[in-house]
Parts: sequence; structure tokens; C-alpha cells
Amino acid sequence: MFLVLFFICLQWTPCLFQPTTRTYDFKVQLKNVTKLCNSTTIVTVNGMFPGPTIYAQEGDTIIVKVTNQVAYNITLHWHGVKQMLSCWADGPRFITQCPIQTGQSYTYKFILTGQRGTLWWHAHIEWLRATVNGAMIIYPPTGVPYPFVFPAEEHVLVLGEWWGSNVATLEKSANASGGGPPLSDAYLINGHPGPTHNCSGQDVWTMPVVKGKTYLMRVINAALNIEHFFGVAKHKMTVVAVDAEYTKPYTVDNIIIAPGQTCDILLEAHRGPSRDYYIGISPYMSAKVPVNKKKSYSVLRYHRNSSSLSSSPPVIKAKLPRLNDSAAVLNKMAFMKSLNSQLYPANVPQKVDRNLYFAIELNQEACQKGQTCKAPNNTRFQASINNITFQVPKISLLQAYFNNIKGVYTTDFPDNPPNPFNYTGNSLQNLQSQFGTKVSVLKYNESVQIILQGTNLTSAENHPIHLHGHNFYVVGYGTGNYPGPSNFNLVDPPSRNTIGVPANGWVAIRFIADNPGVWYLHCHLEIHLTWGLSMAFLTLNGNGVNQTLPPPPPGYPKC
Ligand SMILES: *[C@@H]1O[C@H](CO)[C@@H](O)[C@H](O)[C@H]1NC(C)=O
Ligand SMILES: *[C@@H]1O[C@H](CO)[C@@H](O)[C@H](O)[C@H]1NC(C)=O
Ligand SMILES: *[C@@H]1O[C@H](CO)[C@@H](O)[C@H](O)[C@H]1NC(C)=O
Ligand SMILES: *[C@@H]1O[C@H](CO)[C@@H](O)[C@H](O)[C@H]1NC(C)=O
Ligand SMILES: *[C@@H]1O[C@H](CO)[C@@H](O)[C@H](O)[C@H]1NC(C)=O
Ligand SMILES: *[C@@H]1O[C@H](CO)[C@@H](O)[C@H](O)[C@H]1NC(C)=O
Ligand SMILES: *[C@@H]1O[C@H](CO)[C@@H](O)[C@H](O)[C@H]1NC(C)=O
Ligand SMILES: *[C@@H]1O[C@H](CO)[C@@H](O)[C@H](O)[C@H]1NC(C)=O
Ligand SMILES: *[C@@H]1O[C@H](CO)[C@@H](O)[C@H](O)[C@H]1NC(C)=O
Ligand SMILES: *[C@@H]1O[C@H](CO)[C@@H](O)[C@H](O)[C@H]1NC(C)=O
Ligand SMILES: *[C@@H]1O[C@H](CO)[C@@H](O)[C@H](O)[C@H]1NC(C)=O
Ligand SMILES: *[C@@H]1O[C@H](CO)[C@@H](O)[C@H](O)[C@H]1NC(C)=O
Ligand SMILES: [Cu+2]
Repeated sequence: MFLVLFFICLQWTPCLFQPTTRTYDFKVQLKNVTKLCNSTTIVTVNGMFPGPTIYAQEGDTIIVKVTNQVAYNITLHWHGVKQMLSCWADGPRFITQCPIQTGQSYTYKFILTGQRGTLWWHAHIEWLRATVNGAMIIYPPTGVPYPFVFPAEEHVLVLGEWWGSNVATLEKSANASGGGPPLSDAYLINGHPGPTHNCSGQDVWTMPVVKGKTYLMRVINAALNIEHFFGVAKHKMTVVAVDAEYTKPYTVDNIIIAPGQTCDILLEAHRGPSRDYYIGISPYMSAKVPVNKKKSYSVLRYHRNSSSLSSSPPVIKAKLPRLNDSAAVLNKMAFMKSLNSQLYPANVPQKVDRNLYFAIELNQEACQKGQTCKAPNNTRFQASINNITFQVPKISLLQAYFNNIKGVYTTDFPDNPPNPFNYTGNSLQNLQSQFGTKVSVLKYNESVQIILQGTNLTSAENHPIHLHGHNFYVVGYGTGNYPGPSNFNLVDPPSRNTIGVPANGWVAIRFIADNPGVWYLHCHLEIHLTWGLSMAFLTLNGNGVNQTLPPPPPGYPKC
């Protein structure tokens, strides 16, 4: 009922809905599910997998009371939410908060300002986000239409990754081995592996359509360790928004979507009921490492009102780029531009106050006595930015900063790689990094540019880098080493919260440090995060009103 009113309201101006407070009750609890011939116990929110969708309008205040009823520590992160002056609600473990321990609750409260489209939420501790995740849809304010055709219907598609075992222990076993991550058993669309997996004939998500209508698909990549090509057989897709910012509409056969990213797509149902069309996801991995290569499918099914049509029509498969098609990934990046309209201008920082150059490295550490070392040459995999492998502290950085607790972190995160080398040339011999809990301090309202430089250390991989609490403009990208600031797009570059740094290439991003607090920057491939591919910014308070981080909310978890 609520939703129906909601949709009518989006089109009808004199509506009753004003910015409002929406309250959700999230109980973190176990659930047994049967998938791929196996019964598995998973951690969920409210017994749902994927979890409940948060519906809101721009300007709303969201209050989520999270109660932990499982034996694991939990935190939730509201991925892509700008969290203006509410860093305490951001959620990454030991960055902005201590975990919500078994039997405890914490109420996250934040306001959704200056963004509209699709975001999502997920656990931000160990690997629990594999099953603890869900969508967050932000509609424009009442009376403000979409800058594209109003769809007949909309659907959320959460892309996931499934292990027929306890994901809470996967990180521990990956850590214990020192080697690569345990491969998943299947990729999922809305929790379903689809018809091409064993025992999954009925475990299929189907999207019903009527010929002639246009649909909005809100696609979220919630997989732990894999980027995906996504496409629908014999249908083109028009991208209208990414990461809760409108884009200039562009039409493609398929998209690339990295963990952490969202993409809003219009699909015109222009075919007909004599066929079923597969909605396909196909993994993208540039490095020569073991991955689960098996595609997964959902079904686009046309409404049929003639009994002469077979109830299970022939299926058309989606054609998608191959596993290591980095050229297809680069090609897709070129299409994406901010809408940059009068109502939604792209406020791209034209000058830079702070220039940062971050080299993204996969390392191999020497084996210490008593360790298992399954990485090549009897080493252990780690990862780093500017040769610093992030060590997760025992209490949160934000708490340490706010309460002036010494000894938790240092403020000397390097602005540049300490020992420059040919990042995308031959790999170095010495693949070791340095361990540390270092932050980079930003002045309030500073204009920041980061060159994210991929490297060929260990392997040349595409890394989806996510910045908490901000969208940034992707002003340039390329292959090889960053050549300097030529050909930047300072007019209408895309605005994102997660960007895939091309394999053995670079991207340049710009943002304004307009939000005091501690903001995590990390690779959204979970195994790389485990290996330490992260750092944090500490944005200082400004002098004006509304430029100071308030104190922590009541019930803020303690360690
Ligand atoms: C899941 O199954 C196990 C073993 O069959 C059972 O002990 C447990 O109570 C079940 N848990 C839930 C949440 O249903
Ligand atoms: C089935 O369960 C076993 C035992 O937990 C596990 O080792 C295996 O990976 C599971 N297989 C799938 C396909 O889920
Ligand atoms: C895995 O190792 C990382 C880095 O040493 C550490 O931060 C993390 O807590 C470990 N995870 C588990 C589950 O042991
Ligand atoms: C289905 O299960 C059989 C027997 O366990 C196995 O050999 C086969 O590889 C499985 N097929 C798929 C598609 O997973
Ligand atoms: C079949 O259904 C479609 C969509 O509901 C409708 O537009 C069309 O008129 C129907 N055709 C017949 C012959 O009933
Ligand atoms: C991609 O994989 C194919 C098949 O394994 C291989 O022949 C090709 O060299 C790879 N391409 C790149 C760019 O790594
Ligand atoms: C192992 O180390 C040697 C010497 O440093 C190096 O030449 C070789 O490439 C390494 N092998 C792998 C698989 O990393
Ligand atoms: C990356 O490093 C490997 C190992 O040193 C080397 O074989 C390969 O040629 C390098 N790639 C590039 C593009 O230089
Ligand atoms: C870096 O390595 C690449 C790939 O091997 C090579 O083409 C390039 O000339 C090297 N650049 C420098 C400055 O050495
Ligand atoms: C990274 O740090 C380690 C340990 O200090 C050092 O051995 C290595 O040479 C450094 N590598 C780079 C690329 O700076
Ligand atoms: C500060 O924030 C409050 C609450 O959001 C708002 O009412 C007020 O206008 C803001 N003041 C300034 C100077 O921006
Ligand atoms: C949960 O977190 C607390 C505080 O960091 C820690 O002391 C405890 O060992 C953790 N419990 C589990 C089950 O990981
Ligand atoms: Cu990565």
C-alpha cells in the first residue's frame, strides 16, 4: 500500500509526502537456506537474503536500529551515503566504530542529502557482507521528476556471491593459509544461482515484463571478490544513473559493475513472449588467478495472453565479454558522463589544493616462523597503498581522534609512493610492504586530487576503490603510468563512490573534503581489504557553523 502511494506520488505534484523520518528495525539473525543441493546456515537481517530494501526520498532522515542476535560481531555500512556530519553512523569496523557485540544494539541515524538513485547497505566486518546486504533506494523529492522516462515498473537486482559454507570463517581460513581466497560456489542474482547450476532449476529469479513497456533495473554488485559484466539477451540497456548520481543516458549491450557500484538502467521490452531472455552475469578478472568462471542467469519473461504459446519458451542467452576482457572494461568507462543539467550540475573542482598519488600494490611477505605461507615462493599475500599495509586497530580511529587517544594511529600516511618505480613495468623483486595504521589529514574544504595508480606487483588487476562519505569526480583514466594532467574532463565527468582502477592503469579523482570525520578508502574486493588494501582520511573541522563533527550518538558501541 505504502509503495503504491509512493509511486503515484512521484508523478503527482501536490502530494502529502514531505521529507520525513523513516525508521527500520534490523535484527541480525541466522537462517537456514538450501542452495546448490546443500543446506547452509547464513547470517541475515530479519531472515531475508538479500536483506530488506530501504525506501526513501531525498532529504529524509533514516533511523535503523540494529540488534545483533548472532554469535559474530557486526557493523553495518550505508554504502555511498554522504553522512554529512554523521561519521559516527558510517559503520566500517574499527574505523568509525567498535562492533555491535552479541545481544547489543546500535541505532544508526543519518540524513540523505544531495543524492538520488540506488545505494545499498552491507555488513562491514570480516566477510559477513556476503549475506548481510540490501538495497537503498532514494527517490527524488516530491514533485521533482526523473530526468528520464518514468518506468512502468522498477526492479532491484542484487548481484551476490555464494559459498556453501560459513562465510564468517572464510576470512580466517584465507588468513591462515596466506594464499588466495577460497573460491565461491556460485554467483547470485537476488539470492538465486539460476537455472544452469545443480539443484537450481527452481532457484531462479524472474523479471516479468509486458511488451512495449520500459523498466528501471537498479543493479547493485554485492559480490565479495568479483566484478561482473551484466547484460540482457537481445536487449539494449540505457544507463541513467550510477552510485546515486544521474548520468547522461547512454545505451550499451552490457555494463561492467564492480563490487560496491550501483547502476540504474532503463530496459525497453521491445521483443515478445515467444522467447525467454536470459539476464546474465559473467565474471571479469584481469589477473591470471583462479576464479569461479561460471556465469549465472535470471530470466526476463514476457507476459503472454495466448494459450497457444508454450509455457516454457526457448531461451536466448546473453552474450557477454570474456573473463579477462580489460579492453571492454576501458571501453565502457568512456561512455560515462555526469548529467550536468541545470538542476543537477557537475560541480567539478577546477583547482587542486592537495595532490595525492597512491600506488596500489599486491605484496608478498616473507614467511615468519609458525605461519602457513601458501602464496608463491613460500610467502604470504598482503596488499598496500604507497607500500603501507593497513593494520586494523583495536578501537575505532574516529573514537581515538575525537577523544584524543594516543597510540592508535599516526598521521604520516605518505602523499606519494616512498620509492617511485615503473609501476606498470616489470614486477619488482622485493614485494614486501610496511605495516602501519596511518591516516592522511585533510583540511576542511580542501580540494583533493588522488591519482590511483595500478601496479604490476604480483599481478596487474583492476581494483574497485571505494571512498566512504563522498562521491568523487573521475576526471581522467588510462593505461600504464599516469602521464600527467592532460585530457582531464573537468566539465561533466562521472560522479561515483567506487571506481575500478584499470588493470595496470590509473584513474584521477577529485573531491572536496567538506565533511569532518574519518573516511575509509579501500579496495572493495574483500580479499584485498583483508590483505590491507586500505587507508583512511581524517578531515578536520572547519570554523563555521555546521562544520564541526558533533559528539557520538547515544548507544555508540564500546570495545
Ligand atoms: C538450522 O539447522 C540446524 C541443523 O539442522 C538447526 O540446529 C538450527 O536450529 C537451524 N537454525 C535455524 C535458524 O533455523
Ligand atoms: C556443500 O556443503 C559442503 C559441506 O559443508 C561444502 O564443503 C561444499 O562446498 C558445499 N557445496 C556447495 C556447492 O555448496
Ligand atoms: C585477517 O588478517 C587481517 C590482517 O592481518 C586482520 O586484520 C584480520 O582481523 C584477520 N581476520 C581474521 C578473521 O582473522
Ligand atoms: C553437478 O554435480 C555433479 C556431481 O556432484 C558434478 O560432477 C557436476 O560438476 C555438477 N555440475 C555443476 C554444473 O555444478
Ligand atoms: C495481450 O496482452 C497485452 C499486454 O497486457 C495487451 O496489450 C494485448 O492487447 C493483449 N492481446 C490480446 C490479444 O489480448
Ligand atoms: C585472456 O585469456 C585468454 C585465454 O586464457 C588468453 O589467451 C589471453 O592471452 C588473455 N588475455 C589477456 C589480455 O590477458
Ligand atoms: C620467486 O622468487 C624469485 C627470486 O626472487 C623470482 O625470480 C620468481 O619470479 C618468484 N616466483 C614467483 C612465482 O613469484
Ligand atoms: C608484469 O610483471 C611480470 C613479471 O615481472 C612481467 O612478466 C610482465 O611483462 C609485466 N607486465 C608489463 C606490462 O610490463
Ligand atoms: C615501464 O615499463 C613498461 C612496460 O614494460 C615500458 O614499456 C616502459 O618503457 C617503462 N617505462 C620506463 C620509464 O622505464
Ligand atoms: C616497501 O617497504 C618494505 C619494507 O620496508 C621495503 O623492503 C620495500 O622495498 C618497500 N617497497 C617499495 C616499493 O617501496
Ligand atoms: C546549520 O544546520 C542547520 C540544521 O541542518 C540549518 O538549519 C542551518 O541553516 C545551518 N546553518 C548554516 C549557516 O548553514
Ligand atoms: C567482538 O568485539 C569485541 C570488541 O572488539 C572483542 O573483544 C571480541 O573478541 C569480539 N568477539 C568476537 C566473537 O569476535
Ligand atoms: Cu583490489
